Amino acid sequence: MMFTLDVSALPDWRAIPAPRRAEILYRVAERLRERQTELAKVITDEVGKSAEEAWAEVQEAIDSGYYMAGEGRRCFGITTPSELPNKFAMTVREPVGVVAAITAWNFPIAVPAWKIFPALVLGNIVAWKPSEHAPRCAMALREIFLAAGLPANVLQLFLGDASVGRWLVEHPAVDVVSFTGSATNGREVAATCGRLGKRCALELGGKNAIIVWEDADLELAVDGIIWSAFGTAGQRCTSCSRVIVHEPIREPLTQMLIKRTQQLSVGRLIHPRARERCERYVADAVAAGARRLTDWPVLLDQVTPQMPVAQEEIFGPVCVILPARDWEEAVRINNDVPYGLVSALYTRDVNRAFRAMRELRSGLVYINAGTIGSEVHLPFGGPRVTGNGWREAGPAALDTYSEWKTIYVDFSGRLQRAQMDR
Ligand code: UN1
Repeated sequence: MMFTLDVSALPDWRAIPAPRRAEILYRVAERLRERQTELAKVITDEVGKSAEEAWAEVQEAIDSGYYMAGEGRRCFGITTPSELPNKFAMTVREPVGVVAAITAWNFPIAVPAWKIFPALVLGNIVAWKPSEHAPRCAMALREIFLAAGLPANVLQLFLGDASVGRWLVEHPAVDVVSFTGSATNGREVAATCGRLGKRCALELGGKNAIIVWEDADLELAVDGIIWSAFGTAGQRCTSCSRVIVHEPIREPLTQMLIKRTQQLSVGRLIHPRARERCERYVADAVAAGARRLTDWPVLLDQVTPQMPVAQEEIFGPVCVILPARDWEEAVRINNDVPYGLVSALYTRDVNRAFRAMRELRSGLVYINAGTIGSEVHLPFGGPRVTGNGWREAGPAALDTYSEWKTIYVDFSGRLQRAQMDR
């Protein structure tokens, strides 16, 4: 491998007080704000996002920067009484060391920001392997970190394909791997990390659903479905690819969705193969009895919940409509997929809303909103194939990039035996 990972910056970086490291993050966020439109243009050119969505993506990175800069003056641990007299107990967060961040092309600025900001504020150094489809975004972001005063080699960039990612994951200096991408690749990363005893945080996508109940505001639900299913051309891990509709409103909701979908034109997908992949799922579903309701983007009905089109992450503007006769069936369909990232419910019934919050098994639940639109100060991720227990964003992200150190100070001046001397 022609790359070298230089970890010599770690001791100095971790020795800087967190509030001072955070000042650099703050300056990065400021620079991102100054260059928001310019960076958005790089995103649009490179991955095809609309100007508005690309701008919003940079906003998400800015928000992460400010939020994690604030963490520089928190990074709270716990201070708690000891069970013994004249003994003090507390915890501090320490950096883990070298973080490998491996990121996808669909959020080439925001998702790296989710990983890099918390890793840096906690005193880690970062080796970043961005998607091979978005090298210019990566270079632009790295340059902003440098211009904001980040010392050399605290953030190192490794451009290339999956083999570069593999090399990083296996690199003996790497302590933590934070990976966003496909379930297949994620599982491979996890296997390697398992073998090498490394921490590994995975974010592997979703098969997200919106449930629409008979008492819902249908116009609102349609707005949420269209935006969630076809915004970003369905290429978000949070995209809605299943609409679970309560039987009494199946017909009107379907008609409304067809009408709105036909009025849309979605942007290009990341590459022609992505479109072919979508069409293959649709053709297989149609061959198995599904009905294609729209040309492109694609709505399907007469789909059964177990068809691949209703189970697997497609990553494109393909959405199926699944009827449910009662609440139990809706919950069952929602939960019975390998992934567990986002679920949403439209209803005007507060009791049903609270049942949904409890019963829908996913890391994120929205009530009367679609599946996309997470905010940076709350945890992001989910159970089952979606992840492996870690979370991005919010205070939970700190756990991925730090080790707890528990400190006891005995100032009694004598031997005190825990659990024995009472
Ligand atoms: C992703 O698709 O990888 O909620 C992340 C959302 C965004 C994050 C998407 N805030 O859609």
